[in-house]
Amino acid sequence: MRSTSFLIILSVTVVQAIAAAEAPRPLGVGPEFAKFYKGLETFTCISAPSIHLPIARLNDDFCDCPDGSDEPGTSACAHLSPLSPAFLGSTPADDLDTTSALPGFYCKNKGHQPSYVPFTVVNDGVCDYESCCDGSDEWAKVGGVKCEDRCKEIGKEWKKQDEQRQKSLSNAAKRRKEIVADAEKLRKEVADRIQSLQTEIQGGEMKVKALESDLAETERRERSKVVKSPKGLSKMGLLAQLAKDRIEELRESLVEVRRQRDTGKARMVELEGILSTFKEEYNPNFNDEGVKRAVRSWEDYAAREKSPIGDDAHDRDLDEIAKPEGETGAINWSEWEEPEESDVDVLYKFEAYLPAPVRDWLDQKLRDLRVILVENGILAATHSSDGESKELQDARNALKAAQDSLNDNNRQLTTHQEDLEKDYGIDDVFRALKGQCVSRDSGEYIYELCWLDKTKQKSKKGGSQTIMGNFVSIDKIMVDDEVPPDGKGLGSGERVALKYENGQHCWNGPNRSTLVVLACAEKDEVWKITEEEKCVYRMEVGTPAVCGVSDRKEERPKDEL
Ligand code: MAN
Repeated sequence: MRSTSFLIILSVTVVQAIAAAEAPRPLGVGPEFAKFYKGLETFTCISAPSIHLPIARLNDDFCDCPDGSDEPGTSACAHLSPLSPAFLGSTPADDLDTTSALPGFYCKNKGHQPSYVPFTVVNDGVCDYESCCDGSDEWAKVGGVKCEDRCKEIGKEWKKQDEQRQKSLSNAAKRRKEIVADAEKLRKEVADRIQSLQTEIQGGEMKVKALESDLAETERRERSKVVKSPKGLSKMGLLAQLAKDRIEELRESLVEVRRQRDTGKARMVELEGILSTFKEEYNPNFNDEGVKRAVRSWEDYAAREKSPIGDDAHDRDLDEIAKPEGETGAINWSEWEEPEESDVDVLYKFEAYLPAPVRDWLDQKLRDLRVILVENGILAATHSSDGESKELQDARNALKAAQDSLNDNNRQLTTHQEDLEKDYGIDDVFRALKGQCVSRDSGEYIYELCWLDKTKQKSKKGGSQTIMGNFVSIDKIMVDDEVPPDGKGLGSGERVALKYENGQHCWNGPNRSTLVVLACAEKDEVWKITEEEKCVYRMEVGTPAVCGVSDRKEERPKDEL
């Protein structure tokens, strides 16, 4: 519907006035679109070049062009969706029936920043100073509304704030540089460690090889030894050992029997004394038959020849026999128990007369022969009953220690190599922050974010910490938020986001998880925590780590290796 002739006249007047001052841009046209409005007599719709209009139809408050390009200074085409800022100055490829060729009404805002305001606010009777500080969007003074130009003061205030913002941004950028430098240092340390580990591993592998052949050689030598009896005793030594044990047993029995004999002997002397006294002192006049018989028996016993029980000479002999080992006269068993000289020892004695090279050659040949004989079951393998020799045990232990150290180095190498491959964000920046934590008191809880590690929650009423997620990956998400005056907000656009998942299980719910969305700030600070669904959290966090990165592509630092 056409509007009143008043508006047409007014708009033409305004167009002419503006054209006179700043030819040839009609009202509401931004510099990017000036090229489309240069014709002096006709205007061609920007997205529909077949439609030509007389100049008078520009800003006549009637939407003639399907893309609204004939009404840059009125709200006549406000029903069309505005052009995305991405297409500024070019012809939009979108649906021409519904999309405007223009991003909005252009406010010059002299003394401040020029801006586009939506066509819907043009001449709506409200001063939109926030976006159009010069009040040019209310040129028709609808309902008597007059919006004075406030750009000077608003611009001044904005400049002040902008200076603060720029200062803060430059501080943040400086801080980021430091963090990146730290990250580089850490990366270099890992790369250096990888190099030294590789060298250590090379050495370790050689050592293991050498120790393996040492062990094989020791085992071979072990196999080539002669069969020996326990403790390395010869047959004679073994016999001496048995004889010694047996004699010791007999000696101990002899000592015991002698003790018992001496006790019996003492008792017999005592009894004979009693009977002798009895015979001397009994009264024969009593005619006691029993007593008389006993006296006769005693006399018969006393008249019999006495066999000597242990005379002194015999006792001396027994003393000599019963002497324990080590005393004079006892057998010196150690003489007989000495290990027998082995055939190899004998061989060595013989070899001592040979020149060294011949001796070595002969020695090796004999050993080889012995091993062949052992391996073919012709000679018995040598395994002492005491287990392995110390030499063999040492060789085995040395090999094991070298293998353990090599395995440990290989494990460390894999860990470090994987670490270098891990995504630590643009410029590896989070490598320097990993493990550092930042917390915030919010509502009932103290929340904590530990970079690339965990997110946690602890009730202020006490109790233990709850893990709200374990770090999984670095991502990007789009956000569209207003930045509060203190600047602590995400704003709009692409933001770095850290995903933390698989935290503690939520009763009647999922395992806890947190999405940490980051925006540039001078220092690390958790701005806001929300529990979007039960046990699904979102943290908004400021950090210098992401300053100036939203428009940068992921670049991996070059591998130093
Ligand atoms: C705890 C906290 C809350 C969560 C409930 C779910 O109280 O982890 O954030 O909503 O558990 O039971």
